Parts: sequence; C-alpha cells; structure tokens
Amino acid sequence: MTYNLNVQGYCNLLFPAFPDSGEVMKSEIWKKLEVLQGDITRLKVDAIVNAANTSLLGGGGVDGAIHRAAGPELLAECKRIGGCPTGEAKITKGYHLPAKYIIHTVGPVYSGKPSDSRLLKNCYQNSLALAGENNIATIAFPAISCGVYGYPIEEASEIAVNTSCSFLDSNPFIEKILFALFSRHNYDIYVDTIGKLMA
Ligand code: AR6
Repeated sequence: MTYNLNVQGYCNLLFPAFPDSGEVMKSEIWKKLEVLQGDITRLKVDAIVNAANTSLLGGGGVDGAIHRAAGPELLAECKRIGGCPTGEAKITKGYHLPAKYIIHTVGPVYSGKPSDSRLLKNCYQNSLALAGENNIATIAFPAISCGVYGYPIEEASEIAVNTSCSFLDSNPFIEKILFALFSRHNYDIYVDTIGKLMA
C-alpha cells in the first residue's frame, strides 16, 4: 500500500460536522488528521515515527518492521546516535523506506502511574517538534506504547489525538498527521476517540 495524500480519511469524512464559520480554526485542524489501517513502513510520507526502545538498536513490533524495511544502514546510524531517553525523539534517514525520515521515540512501559500519560504526551510533542525542525509536512504515527509496552489503546489514542491537535493549533507547517494502526481493533478505537473528541 502506498499512501496517497488525496485519499479521503475518516476525519475528512467527518469534516462537515463543522459547517459554522466560527469553527474554521478547529475544522482546519481536524482536516489535517487521518486514521488508516495498515503497515506504517509502506507509507510514502515525509516521516514515519518508530515506537523504539531506549537503546535505539531495534526490537520487535513496529520497531522490528521498520528496521527490516529500512535496511542495515538504519542500525548503523542508530548506533551512532547512542540511545534515546523515554519521551524524547531522535531523527534518522529513512533509507529503503518510502518515507524520507524516521523519527524514533520511546514510549513509556505502562505502569498505571500519572507519569505514563506525561511521557506518552512528550513522545508526540517531541516527535512533532523534530518534524518542524526538519521541514517535515506529512508524518505518520503508530500507536506508541500500545504493543508490548501495554498502554491501553483507548487512553493512548486520546493522548495521541489531543497532543497532535494542540500542536497543529500553533504549528501550521504540518500538513498531515496520519495515525497508522496495524489492527482493525485499534483503528476502530481511534475512529471512536476522534468522534468523541470532535463532538
Ligand atoms: N505498522 C503499524 N503499526 C504496527 C506495525 C506496523 N508495521 N507493527 C506493529 N504495529 P510495539 P511499544 C503496532 O510493541 O508498545 C519493540 O520491541 C502494534 O500492533 O511495536 O511502544 C521496541 O524495540 C501496536 O499497536 O511498540 C520496544 O522494545 C503498536 O504498533 C517495544 O517494542 C506498538 O506496538 C516498544 O513497545
């Protein structure tokens, strides 16, 4: 699947929910979000985000898929970076991926403590800030921390969408934020979350 920016995503389909001109600012933000189900490594966007670990040396899940698809040059660049603390983000080239860049961020291992949500929010904020510094206009996120790190997808999707909307509000250079969900279940949860937040 090659992502085509003209494909109409769910958020765009919901856009007429804001017909009032007083909602122009808000509607412009919602129009920049899209949810899709599929493999993030196939997306032709400026940057995809990796849910990495603090070593940045690869792993399972989406991290493993990204390293496999990008090729061994990615691991070599990651070794030079020397790791990444939880909540922060680092950028590399995309190598053999259709995406030009990979933004590696490290989500929290879910513990049920208040620090979880702060750290997960930091992942989205710091990834988007790096996007800004690198002239990245289109960016795709997986569900950071929602695999082996155990973050409940309902809570995580709210943080992902709210943090992205806040960022778009003050940073208009981002043209599109995609949420790429591997499973139909997670896709449905994101669609549900966006529907609730828009209501
Ligand atoms: N495209 C999009 N989403 C994917 C893909 C893919 N190709 N593959 C998996 N997912 P996880 P985490 C989804 O476990 O919880 C790694 O070993 C997956 O279904 O990849 O942040 C790292 O090295 C899930 O919903 O990341 C770390 O050690 C989501 O991506 C650790 O896992 C995130 O699941 C990070 O754990």
